[in-house]
Amino acid sequence: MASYPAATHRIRASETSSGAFWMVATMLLGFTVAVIGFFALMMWADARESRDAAAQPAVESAAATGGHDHATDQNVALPLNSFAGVVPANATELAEAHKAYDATLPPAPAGDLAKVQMTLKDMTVEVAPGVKYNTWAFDGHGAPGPIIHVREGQMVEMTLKNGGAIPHSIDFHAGRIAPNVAFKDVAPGKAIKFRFRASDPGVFMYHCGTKPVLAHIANGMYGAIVVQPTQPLPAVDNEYVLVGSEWYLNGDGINEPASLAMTKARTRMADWVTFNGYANQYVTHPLTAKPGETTRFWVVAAGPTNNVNFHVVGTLLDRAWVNSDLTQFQRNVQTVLVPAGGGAVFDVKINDEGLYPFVSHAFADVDLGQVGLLKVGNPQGTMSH
Ligand SMILES: [Cu+2]
Repeated sequence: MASYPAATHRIRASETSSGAFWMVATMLLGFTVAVIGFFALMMWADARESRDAAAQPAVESAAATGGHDHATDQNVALPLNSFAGVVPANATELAEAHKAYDATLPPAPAGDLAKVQMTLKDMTVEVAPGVKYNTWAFDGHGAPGPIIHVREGQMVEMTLKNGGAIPHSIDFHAGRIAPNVAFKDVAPGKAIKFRFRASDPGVFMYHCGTKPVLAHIANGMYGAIVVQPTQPLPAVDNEYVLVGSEWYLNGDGINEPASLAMTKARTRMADWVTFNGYANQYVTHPLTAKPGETTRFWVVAAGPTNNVNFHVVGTLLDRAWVNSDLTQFQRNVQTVLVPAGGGAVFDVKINDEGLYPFVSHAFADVDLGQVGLLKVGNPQGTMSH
């Protein structure tokens, strides 16, 4: 019995203190939520940091040789060192000695299956006369990678071997394929093989899609794939492939090779802008046509950021397949935008002998090397553009 009242009392006591209990419990709960929230925030920040750290080696290795600039620099305050247009004294001889990237469209393979094999390689190339740059190159080409030419409907079988020092990948704008399967990172020493049907005709960019993509494209990891339509385009006499791109240097590249200046890439401060990877190479080594011939340009703007405002001085673009839509073309237009990551096809028929510059009509880019010549016939003299 004695316990009963006591028990009753205890019950009563706990009943009477339940208000205070819940108040304390609520406070504790609030405190616990705050503590958990705090730790969740810390873990998120940590994860973010380690993700950023994971993305860094690629860029740091790019900057390792030059050392002036690297991707971890968050300070983008100007001025940055510009090496725009800086060449050695013997630049003219060097430009003449340079072997120009062959812009000629190669033939497409016969049959249903087009096998493409590339090995990635870190290599130093020239991007302007006497200006050396450390690229991450597709198939030992420097930049751009090899021109791929297939036919609409063909199966493309891509084999990519990574002979470089860090993970890379290959992303085809011409493909309709799950990128997480086909375009995934390939570790150094490893390879990937995948297939896609070239169901859409046109000219398309391919590039490395490994993060940070800005760094991988800026280091030369891009190229063009031409998918020839089943319904043929009008016959032409000459076909050239031009890939526009720009370079961001952490040094002048003259005494020692330059590497990527990531801060300049982010702030769009190009040192050199090129067709097929080398400034002004088709000024010194012009593309050619005979008077009265029609020349086709398959143009890709690889960027990483710049567009190409394609224009041929001294004529109009007789046919312009804008955005690489081969179902229709515009006639007799002056300048057509090829956006970064896009492509377009242009035909020009030139009757009069002469030197006809092709440019990106954003003239800052011409100043930095994005100009070439179409030499029609055998004209005398030179062109100053
Ligand atoms: Cu890459």
